[in-house]
Amino acid sequence: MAVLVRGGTLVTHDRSFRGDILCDDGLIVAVGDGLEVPAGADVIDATGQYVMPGGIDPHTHMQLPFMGTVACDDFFTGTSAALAGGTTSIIDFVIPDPGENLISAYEKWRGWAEPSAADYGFHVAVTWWDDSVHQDMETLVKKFGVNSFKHFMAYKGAIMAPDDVLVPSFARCVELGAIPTVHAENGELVYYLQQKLLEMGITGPEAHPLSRPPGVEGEAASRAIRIAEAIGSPLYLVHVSTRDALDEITYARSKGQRVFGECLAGHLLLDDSVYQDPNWDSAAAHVMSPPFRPAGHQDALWRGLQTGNLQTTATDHCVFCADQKAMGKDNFTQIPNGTAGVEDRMSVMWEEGVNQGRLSMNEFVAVTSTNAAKIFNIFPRKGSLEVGADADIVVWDADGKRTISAATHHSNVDFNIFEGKTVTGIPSHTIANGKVVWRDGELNVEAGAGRYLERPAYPAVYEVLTKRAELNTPMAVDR
Ligand code: URQ
Ligand code: ZN
Ligand code: ZN
Repeated sequence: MAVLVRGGTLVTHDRSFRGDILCDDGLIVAVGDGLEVPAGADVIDATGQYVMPGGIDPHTHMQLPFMGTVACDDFFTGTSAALAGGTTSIIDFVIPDPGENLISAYEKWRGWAEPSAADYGFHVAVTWWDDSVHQDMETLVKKFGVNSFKHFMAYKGAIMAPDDVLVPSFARCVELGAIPTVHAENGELVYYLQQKLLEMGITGPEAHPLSRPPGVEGEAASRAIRIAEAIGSPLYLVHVSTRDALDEITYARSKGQRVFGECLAGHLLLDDSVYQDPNWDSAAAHVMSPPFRPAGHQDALWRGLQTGNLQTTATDHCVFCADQKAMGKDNFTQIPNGTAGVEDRMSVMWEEGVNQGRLSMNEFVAVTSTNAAKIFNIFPRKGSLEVGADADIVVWDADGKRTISAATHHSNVDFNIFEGKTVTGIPSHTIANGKVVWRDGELNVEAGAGRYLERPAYPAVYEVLTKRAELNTPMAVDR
């Protein structure tokens, strides 16, 4: 069935204009003023509302097996929550155990994602290294449309990638036209500080931020950026949470290095006072890594978005209920790390970004959708309102209000880090792959309707990068 969105103001990353959008067979087929209404079309009156590309969340972990348990949103419940909040695509993660074959891990995750209600892609984590990993990365790029490989510099003893994994893996990314991404925390330092805190008898969630001070992120960010610089690869830093890491990114970008940064809605709003809550469950519910930071870092991250030194927003939606968090009741290092956000990101970013005058509407679209599509090479299929693009659209009621609560959110998790926050600016309709899946507060989703997103490598960028690397070589400079 055709869907005509009529009478709205279209807002993309680079312009705003009045227009109608006609969707058919999953695609945007016409954009213009006064479009004809096809017979039998579903007509959405968007008068007085904004019409934007559906959100893209480049960082989620649905049903992640982690720290002895499994995240309690699966791909159906997690993507349903995303659609209710105006996000129409996610990029999740395949995280092989060290020693686990990358291809079989990928196939396992593909099976888990089958019930997704929204389109999804996968970053694949490189958690170990040998010739098979070197080979499997090529298969993932060329056969399965993976163009980004994740490296956890934290989580010693589990999935941490030391430098002897980062270096060959970044180099392999250059050969394949893929982008390396990092969770930048120095895992050795975290482990050392965790043991010191436990020895001091500090076992509660208040110890979590003490074991991961801002410098632990700053060091890892700097190290990953320098490795990428030496190897000539681009780099994407996930969940940048500190001024320390942002300063490293800003400096690298000022030298022309191809470095990108992501920040989380949670890190833009919350600070580390959440860990001082006398209620253990509430403090533990906020345990995620990197932790929420001392006041001041949040403003730095907003400036990062405003200056273009941070390009995307995400949620790192990785949810554990209270009984799961309680696994760390006597030892904070055993509290499963992760918080929610996939349903709330768009409204939180509109409220704190656009309503508070920090971002224009066009910048909102850039940081919630288009930039992620460009960086991960799915633009303009995603992140645009162009004819021929996927019909992933959010109709935005800028006057609509919602009070965020675990009592009403669509995630399975029993806690919401934005609990009680009233936001002005909510999706009245979400259209995914040309189907109206959210309409005035009602979900109409279908398990399995989401499609796997192949994301092509970008050799073209590498030709530029390689050329630049040659130009910057000492011999070139001497010449
Ligand atoms: O580190 C991550 O991104 C995963 C394991 C989710 N957990 C978290 O605390 N961020
Ligand atoms: Zn992470
Ligand atoms: Zn994550």
